[in-house]
Amino acid sequence: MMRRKFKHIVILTGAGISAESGIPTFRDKGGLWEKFRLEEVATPEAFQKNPDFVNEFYNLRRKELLKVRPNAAHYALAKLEREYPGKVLLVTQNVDDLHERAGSRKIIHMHGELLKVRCEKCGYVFKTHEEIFTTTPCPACRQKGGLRPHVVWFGEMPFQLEEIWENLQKCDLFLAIGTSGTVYPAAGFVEISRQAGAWCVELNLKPSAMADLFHEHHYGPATQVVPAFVEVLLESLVKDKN
Ligand code: BV8
Repeated sequence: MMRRKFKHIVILTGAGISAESGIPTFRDKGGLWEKFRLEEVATPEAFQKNPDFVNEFYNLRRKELLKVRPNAAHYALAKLEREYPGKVLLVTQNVDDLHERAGSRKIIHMHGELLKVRCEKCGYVFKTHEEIFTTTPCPACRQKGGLRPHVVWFGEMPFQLEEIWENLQKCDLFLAIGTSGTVYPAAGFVEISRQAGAWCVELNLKPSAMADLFHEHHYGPATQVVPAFVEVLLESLVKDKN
């Protein structure tokens, strides 16, 4: 690993960082897209066509999320944000709240959040652990039929892209953790950082579709490779001091 004191770290996480907490990924064996067709549950057209089926898909995942806990990889990233003197921004494609529960603070949920619901009629966004149905009234405008998961479906614009792109162009270390590098625009983030001169590291179970664009790779389960990498980063600070 390039041993230097990085000033601005951007971390991108995907479903792989939550796998060992018991949340199924999308494209691995037994993943979500084996059981549900993406076109039937993760597009605006699917929701128009069959809102209750799509709500059921998210109600199920919301219920599952309440039973699982953050793992050592989530805690390691929270420790890095606490102890690293430089700027650390965590951009996650995940809609779970495991980074928050592990203590991370500076988080951008670019694909939204499973524990939030949005009313299409009045725009109100609110947190809930409950199931939602087309018959559930919006707590703000009281209208029915407008509630949807506050997540970004295929064909929809991810959240806070300007802020993400700004950070990618300024960072000097870019980490991609637990993502297959198959969903855009997230899959293209490494290219932006690399062009901006950042040192790019991939931490994953196996090489992602973008593996060749990274300078450094550590493969293995996130609960092993992420804490180990964070320790090396924090140790390099101590060495600098001596
Ligand atoms: C956009 C929703 C315009 C919430 C998600 C044709 C038509 C329409 C669009 C497109 C098109 N072609 C391309 C596109 C763009 C499209 C896209 O990329 N499609 C793909 C399928 C080709 N993207 C979009 O539509 C996006 N919007 O483009 O808007 C635009 C244009 C330009 C600039 C800006 C905007 C919106 C994409 C968001 C879709 N919503 N989720 C939900 O239900 O969760 S995507 C979904 O996939 C999740 O968010 C997930 O995070 C994401 C990526 O998947 P991964 O996280 O990488 O998970 P995956 O299972 O794939 O991989 C897991 C990895 O972990 C593997 O590598 C595995 O090895 C590893 N792993 C497993 N276990 C472990 C592990 N690693 C470590 N330890 C372990 N234990």
